[in-house]
Amino acid sequence: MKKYLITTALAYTNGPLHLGHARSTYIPADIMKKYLKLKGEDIIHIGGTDNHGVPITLTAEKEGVKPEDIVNKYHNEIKRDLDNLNVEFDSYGKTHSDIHIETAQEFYKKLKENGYIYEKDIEQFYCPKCDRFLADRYVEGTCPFCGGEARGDHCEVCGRHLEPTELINPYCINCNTTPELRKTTHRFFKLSALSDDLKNYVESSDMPEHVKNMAYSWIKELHDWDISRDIKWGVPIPDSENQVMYVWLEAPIGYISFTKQLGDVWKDYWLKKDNGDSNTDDVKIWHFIGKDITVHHSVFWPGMLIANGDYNLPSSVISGGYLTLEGRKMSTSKKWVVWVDDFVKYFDSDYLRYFLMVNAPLNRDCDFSFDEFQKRINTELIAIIGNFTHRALVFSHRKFKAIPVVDEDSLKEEDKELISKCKETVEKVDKHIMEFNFKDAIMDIIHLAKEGNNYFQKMEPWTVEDENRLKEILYTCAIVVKHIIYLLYPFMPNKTMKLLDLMNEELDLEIRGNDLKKPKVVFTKIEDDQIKMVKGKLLKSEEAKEKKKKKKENKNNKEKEKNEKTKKGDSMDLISIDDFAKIELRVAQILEAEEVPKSKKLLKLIVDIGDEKRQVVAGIKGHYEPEELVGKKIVLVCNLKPAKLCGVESQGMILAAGDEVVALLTPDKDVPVGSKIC
Ligand code: B3M
Ligand code: ZN
Repeated sequence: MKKYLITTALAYTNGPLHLGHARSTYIPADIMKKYLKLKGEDIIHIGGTDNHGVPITLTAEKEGVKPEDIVNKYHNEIKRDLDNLNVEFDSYGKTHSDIHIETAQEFYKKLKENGYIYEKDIEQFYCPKCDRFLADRYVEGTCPFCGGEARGDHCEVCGRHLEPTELINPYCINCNTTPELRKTTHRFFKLSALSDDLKNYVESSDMPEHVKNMAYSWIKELHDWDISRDIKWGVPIPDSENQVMYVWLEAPIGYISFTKQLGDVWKDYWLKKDNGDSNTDDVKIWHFIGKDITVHHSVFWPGMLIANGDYNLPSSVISGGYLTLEGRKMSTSKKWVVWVDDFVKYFDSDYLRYFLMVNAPLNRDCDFSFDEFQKRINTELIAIIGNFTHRALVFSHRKFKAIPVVDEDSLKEEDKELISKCKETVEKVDKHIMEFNFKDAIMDIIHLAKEGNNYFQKMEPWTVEDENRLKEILYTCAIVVKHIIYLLYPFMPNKTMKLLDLMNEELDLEIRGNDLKKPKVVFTKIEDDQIKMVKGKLLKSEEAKEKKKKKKENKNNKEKEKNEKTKKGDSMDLISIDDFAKIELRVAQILEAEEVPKSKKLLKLIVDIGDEKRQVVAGIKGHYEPEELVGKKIVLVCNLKPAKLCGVESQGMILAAGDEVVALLTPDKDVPVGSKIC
C-alpha cells in the first residue's frame, strides 16, 4: 500500500499564527490528511516549530528573557492555534530538541563524508565591545541607495536587499559600536555541484508546473551555500567550536526528526529502499508551505537530500498563495492582521476552513474580508447545504423518527438519477482533492446540495400520501445528506460530525436506518450585527490606530513645514537651486526590460538617454510587467554613481512615485528622448 507523508512548514516560534498561515499551509494539509485517512490510506502528518534563527534571539533580547522562553511560549501558542483550527498531527516536534539536534548533526556529517561541505575564510562584522560576530540583523546603518535607516539585510525604506557591509555608518544594534571586519572560517554546502541532479529530480517530481518553473530558474544559477553562523543559538556544527548551522540548513531536517518521534516506522517513510531508488511510487512525501519558501523546499532541501543520499525525496511541494486582509497586504508590524486565536473566539473554525478554501484556488493569492466571509457563509453554506440537510432531517424525523431504509432497486428513475449524481460527485471531488484543487471540490459538494434541494422541492414530500413512496423519497434525500457529510468532513469536521450525530450514523456512505435525534440547526447564519461587532473588535481598533497615526504624522509634517518656512534662508534642510541643478534628469526611453533572477522587486532595463544607452535596475517588479514597459518614456537620474543591485550594475535611477501602488513618472507630452529636465 502506498504511504503518504505530509508535512507543514515549521512555523517560527516568534509569534502565534494568523489567518495567512492557516490559509496557505495548515488548513490545506489537514484537509488532505483527513480526506486520505477517510479513504483508508496510510497517511501521516508531521509538523512542529522552527526554534532557531536570529529573529528569535532578537525577540528574547528585547524582552530580556532566554531564547528558550520565547520558543516555549510560542510553541505552545502555535499548537493551541492549530488545535483550534482542528489541524491534526501524528507527530509534532520542536527543532530545539535532542532528537532534532542529533538528527541534524548526523545529516551534516553525512554531507561532509560525501564531500559536499568545504571551508572558506570570509569577512564578517564583529563587535569589539560585545565581543561577538554580528549576524546580519544585528547590524543597522544608513542605506547606500536611499539614505534611509536600514537593517543589515534589508532596507525597509526603499525595499532593497542589502549585505551588512554595504551599509553606511554601520553600528551594532546592541551597543551602537562601529563593528569591524574580521576573518572567520565558514562552512559551505556545494549546492552548485547539484544542478544536473536537481534538474532531473524536479522534472520527474509531481510538483505543479509553476513550482517546477520557479525551481528551474534557481537551478540555472546555483551558488554554494554559506551554512555556518557565528552565533550560539542553533544546532552546533559538529566539527566547529563555536558555530551553529544556518537555520535553513537544519529546519527542514525537522521533518525527519519529528517522524522519528513515532519510533521505527519513520524508516518506512524516509529511508530509501535497498535498491537506492528514491521517489518510487510507494512513498509520497508532500510538503505544504507558503509560497515565499518554495525555493527552499523545491531546490535547497532536495539538494541536501540528494547530497546526503540516504533518504527519499519529496514528491511534491504544495505552495499556498498569500492572504490579504480587506484588500490590503497583511503586516504584523503594522498590526494589520487577524490572529487565529482572536478569530475562533467569534466563529466556528469550520467557517474559516470553508471560506479560505472556497474563496480562491490554493496557489493564488486570496483576500479575507469580513463582509465577503459573511456573504459566502450565509448564501452558500447556510442557504444551500444547511438548508437541504436540515429540511431532509426534520422531515424524516417528523414522519418516521428515523431514516427509512428501502430497497434501492425499487426506486423511481428520478431517485436513481440523484443517487448516481452522488456517486459522480464522489469521483469529481476525489479528482479535485488529489490535485489540491480544494475550491472546485467544495463547489461540487455545493452543487450536489443544490440538486438535493431541487429534488426535495420537486417531490413535495409534504403532499405525498403513499407511505412507501414517501420512504423512497426520504431515503434518497438521506443518501444525498450522507454524501455531503462524507465529502465535506475534511473541510468542516465540526459541523459534519454534528450532523452525523443527529443522524446517529457513521462516517461512511451507508444508511443504517437508525433513530434520528431531534434535529437542531447545525449551520447557523452570521448576522449583520455580529459581523459588525467582530470587525469593530478585530479591525477597527487597528484602523483607528492607523488613522490616528496618520493624523499625527500630518500634524507633524505641517509643523515641520512651518518651521522650515520660518527658517528659510539659513536652513540646512533646504537646498539651493544650484544643489538641484547638480542632479541631471533626462527623458529616457525603455528599450528592453527583464526580471532580475532571484529578486522579488527588481527589473533590469536598458534605456536610451539620447546619446547613449544605459543599463538600469529598478525596484518596480510586480507593479509593471516587463513587456508593458518597452517603449515607455520615463525620467532618469543620469549622474548617479553606478551601484550594484543583486549583483547587477545600475547606471542611473528611474523616478517613480507611490508605495503600494507604484507609478513611473513619464513626460506629459511627447518630447524627444534625451531631453533635459529642469
Ligand atoms: N520557519 C519559515 C516560515 O515559517 C520557516 C519554515 C521552515 S520549514 C522547514 O515560513
Ligand atoms: Zn555591539
